Amino acid sequence: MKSRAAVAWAANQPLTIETIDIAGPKAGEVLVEIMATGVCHTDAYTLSGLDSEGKFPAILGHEGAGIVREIGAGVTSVKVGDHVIPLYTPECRQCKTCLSQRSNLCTSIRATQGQGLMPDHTSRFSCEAVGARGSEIFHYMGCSTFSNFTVLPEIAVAKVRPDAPFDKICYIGCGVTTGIGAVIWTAKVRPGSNVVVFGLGGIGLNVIQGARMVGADKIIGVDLNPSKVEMAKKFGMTHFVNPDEVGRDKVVQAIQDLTDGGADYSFECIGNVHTMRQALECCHRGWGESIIIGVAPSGAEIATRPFQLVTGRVWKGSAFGGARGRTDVPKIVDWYMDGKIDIDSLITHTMPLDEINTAFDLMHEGKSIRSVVVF
Ligand code: NAD
Ligand code: AHE
Ligand code: ZN
Repeated sequence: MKSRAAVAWAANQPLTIETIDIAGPKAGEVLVEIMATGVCHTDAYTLSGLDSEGKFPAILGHEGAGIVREIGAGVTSVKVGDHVIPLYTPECRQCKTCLSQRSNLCTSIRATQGQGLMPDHTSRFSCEAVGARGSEIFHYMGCSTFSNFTVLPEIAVAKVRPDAPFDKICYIGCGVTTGIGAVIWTAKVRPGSNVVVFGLGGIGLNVIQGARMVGADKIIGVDLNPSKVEMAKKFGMTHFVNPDEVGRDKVVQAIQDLTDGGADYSFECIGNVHTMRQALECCHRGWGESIIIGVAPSGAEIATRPFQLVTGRVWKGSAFGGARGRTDVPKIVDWYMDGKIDIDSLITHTMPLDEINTAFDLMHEGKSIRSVVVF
């Protein structure tokens, strides 16, 4: 069948809207009509050419919501008409990692996903417009939600309630779950803790929302862009540190001063190895834990004095908030529908697919929190 899609032909080039060909679902796969998709900073990161797994041409996008339109042989967990959120972190419930219950990093299809392919090592996408460049187009993060129709393994979709609005719950496909999940599942933040959030964007504001939910005491935001302050306060930020005001080399001291010696937890939601170091070193001696969420460019490395760890600070990472997608994502949709979390305020822009490049421009200009493309 045909589908409209925004195609990334090469690094640092605007996406172009094409009519692509999409092959039907094979055994264990489903065809999903994407109704809405968010644009996450990770899409921009891969488009920038700095992702070691970035492949072109590709259909980017990993923050979607839609409806199952066709199922392949042997699919049992979803049926045609079900509303679903694609999962870039699937949940097979059979691999060593899923069975361990110690991590959400399901390994069953991770290798082919990183190659831009379906589990059988082929792509379902092609486009005549490719011409001399060949007709195959790569998948992205196993999702490719910048296409109106996409194919996913059934283990990579979370079935959600049918009354939830696609143009809001698509954000649960990445940003909401990543931010709130990092607080409750990865860090397990205790009530009364002092929390620091580096980067007040689409992820960091959800960390703030999660920190308020679990009863954090001080919630300190760090960002270079003061226009983020108003939204961050609305979500629970109690103090703001602008590195350009306190001095970029004095951020750690400023946080130690605000927290009587250091944060109980910090979250890096930027993807910058210098702020990752600050996020670790602003933690309290003896117990402070720093969670890396931001994705740094290929080849970048983090550094600190080992003494920082010897004296009890802990460095951790979090992918998709530690959420087990098929189990946890439907619960987060319920939290939204029950009014326990706010998603609407964070979706600052909504646009049709034709205007998807504007979503990237707004992000780079620091003018949006989340842009959502509605098909
Ligand atoms: P965003 O662009 O919405 O927000 C980034 C924020 O960081 C902006 O407010 C910006 O002003 C601020 N910032 C940039 N440089 C800064 C600096 N040096 N000091 C202080 N603030 C600075 O991005 P987002 O969508 O929130 O994504 C944030 C990061 O999280 C990205 O690296 C993204 O790839 C990553 N991410 C990781 C996961 C995961 O599962 N680990 C999931 C989603 C996103
Ligand atoms: N291909 C990248 C990996 C980037 C990365 O760490 N991705 C996060 C999700 S970001 C969503 O916006 C993740 O889940 N990582 C775990 C995994 O298995 O990829 C690179 O840098 O090579
Ligand atoms: Zn994302």
